[in-house]
Amino acid sequence: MRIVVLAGGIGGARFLRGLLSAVPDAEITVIGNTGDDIHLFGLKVCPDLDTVMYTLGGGINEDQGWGRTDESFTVKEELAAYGVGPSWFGLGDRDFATHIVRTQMIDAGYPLSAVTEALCDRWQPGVRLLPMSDDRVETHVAVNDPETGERRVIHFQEYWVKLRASLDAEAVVPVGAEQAKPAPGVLEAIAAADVILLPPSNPVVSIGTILAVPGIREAVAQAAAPVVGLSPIVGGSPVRGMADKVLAAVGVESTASAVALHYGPGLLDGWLVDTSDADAVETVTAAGIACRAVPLMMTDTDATAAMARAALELAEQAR
Ligand code: GDP
Ligand code: FO1
Ligand code: CA
Repeated sequence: MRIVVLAGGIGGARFLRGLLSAVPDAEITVIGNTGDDIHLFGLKVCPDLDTVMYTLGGGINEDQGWGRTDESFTVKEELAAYGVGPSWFGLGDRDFATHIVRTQMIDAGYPLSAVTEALCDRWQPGVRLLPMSDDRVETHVAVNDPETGERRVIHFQEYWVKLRASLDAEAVVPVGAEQAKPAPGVLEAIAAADVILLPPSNPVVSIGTILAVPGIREAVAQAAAPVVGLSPIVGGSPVRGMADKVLAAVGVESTASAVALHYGPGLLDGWLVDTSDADAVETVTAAGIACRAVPLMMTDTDATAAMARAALELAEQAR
């Protein structure tokens, strides 16, 4: 079975771990979000690709959900001693090595997709991990500065990590997406898929950004394979993170049904909501999207594998 998954960072990676456990023999292609990417200290950092790679490769810091396990921060401390920041972004020593290798290869002329493949040679994530695009895309967020009262546009990481999404997001802009091309293999994988899954990733800054690359949304919508998503909103709130802030920026309520309708019946064939959101089933079904309520908390790999199986069953029914 060929499965394509459009994934962000923590939510996408944890879902993939369950999916791999549920269907170990499946051929899984992950199309990863690169809108979170940031250039720091002359290095290219790809948080969502790395989160997927480290999680599936056994190198993730499980408590945090991002960054390396058994990490130290000597380089960051030494940079700070020179007065060189940003201090708010936690790049660890082990993680630095990944960004050095990536940047070196990019400077030598390799596209990000080839670099990601090379990094995955070490981590053996058990999936084919493709960046959504080899072209640079950077998500920016417009906020109203409370001190000056003026609108400012900042990098997504500054909004998320430095400000902890404490200001309302007035707009979310995937800068560069309109000019970006899908990375080699992305459209081919979508066209050849038996099933396409949208994990419980952030619908705006993870999956929304991937779909903003011209050609990807169209390919998913026109694919022969059924498209099934899992709600990242449980009981009216994002389980972790601040998805509600960026959903508000695009005028979408933080409910399981509103996110389904945001993707729409043109994209989705099926949608899973949590059992606590069972009342959403009627609304989503009425919109022309097959919908079921099942437990959607990724508490451990078994619970997540059950979610993956439910998604594949719904895909089978929606086919
Ligand atoms: P990020 O890039 O690290 O923010 O990760 P993703 O975009 O892949 O996923 C983040 C989203 O996952 C969050 O906004 C949450 O809504 C969702 N999420 C996290 N844990 C769970 C869970 O256990 N169940 C469900 N249904 N959603 C979750
Ligand atoms: N998230 C944080 O909340 N604080 C950090 O200091 C931080 C550092 C960091 C370094 C490398 C990396 O791969 C991810 C990192 N993240 C951090 C997560 C990052 O913000 C991601 O973009 C998340 O996926 C949020 O969407
Ligand atoms: Ca992310």
